[in-house]
Amino acid sequence: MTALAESFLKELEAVTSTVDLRQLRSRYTGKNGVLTGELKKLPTLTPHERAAFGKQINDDKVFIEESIKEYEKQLVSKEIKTKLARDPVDITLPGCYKKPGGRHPVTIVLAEITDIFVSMGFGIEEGPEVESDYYNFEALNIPKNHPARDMQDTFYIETNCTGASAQSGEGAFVLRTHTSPVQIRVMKHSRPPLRFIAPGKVYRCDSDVSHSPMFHQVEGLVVDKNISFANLKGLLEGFLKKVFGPSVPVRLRPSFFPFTEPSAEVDMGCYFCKGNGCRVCKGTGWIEIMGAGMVDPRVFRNVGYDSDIYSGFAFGMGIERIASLKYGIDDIRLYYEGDLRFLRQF
Ligand code: 2NL
Repeated sequence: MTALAESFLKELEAVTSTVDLRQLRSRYTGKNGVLTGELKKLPTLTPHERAAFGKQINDDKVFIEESIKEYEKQLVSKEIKTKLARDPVDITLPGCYKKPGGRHPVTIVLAEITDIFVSMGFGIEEGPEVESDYYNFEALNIPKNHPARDMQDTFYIETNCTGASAQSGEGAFVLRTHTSPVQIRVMKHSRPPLRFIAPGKVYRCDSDVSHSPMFHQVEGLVVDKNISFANLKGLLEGFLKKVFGPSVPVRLRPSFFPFTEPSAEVDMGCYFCKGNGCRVCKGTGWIEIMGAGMVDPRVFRNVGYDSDIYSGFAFGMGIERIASLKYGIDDIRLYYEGDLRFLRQF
């Protein structure tokens, strides 16, 4: 071992911290360090001596650098250990980043719909998801033999201790098939004028690409003196233009619901093909978006309103359906699978 390497080792033994080690390194390998000083002696030597001396300096340099690297590892791990003993929180570890959650597309679209109606002076009402046969069907003028009450369409709830359910009649309970019972409840305990929407979960015994056993609905109700079908049309046109843009065409088509008379199906111009006809609108240029109508006098009678004094309109829409049209989603089941690849897109 050269004298230079020996004196380096002696100094290295005295080093106890990474700070001191860094100073030692620059003293030996730095620009004005010991090794550079040795190199400056080269021109004073004969060519023959030069080769041997140069090699020796280089060997010393490699030896010094390797020793420092090795000792540095030991010092760093020693210093981390001392630091951890003093302060058990190791701030040098990588953090455990939690990806922020996002809102579900149904929540986003419901919030948008709610905002629009609230801006037009509507209140928001909610009610139970388990309803009596009376509120879900009877009060809405849906007769006992109506197909909507069918076991195939409605989830009946077992209500007595024998385990048998009282189906399709007095005392039967169901998972609500629409949010209309909320409107019946509100009308029964208050007087016109009324103007509110009823958003929430509804249930139907149905499951395929376009039907889910649970989905979300927003229904709306306006009751006052002199409420007309023109008021209904104007409101829904204004609403759809806010959701789908000011140039979307809207049309009403005659339809039937037991709880409205007259009743209408509301269509909007297909905005995939701009009305030219495509797969989405089945070639018609129009997409059915909601149902609506003037509240049937029999419904008013059931809640104790005089239909000679008051009139009103109601409407209902599926939130998943609106979200699917907005975002181009072709399978309703995607909403409930919790697949993050789907959910992260909104
Ligand atoms: C649809 C159709 C509709 C109503 C819901 C309603 C509620 C009361 C009285 C009268 Cl309390 N009508 N609701 C009226 C017409 C249509 O929904 O296709 N929904 C998805």
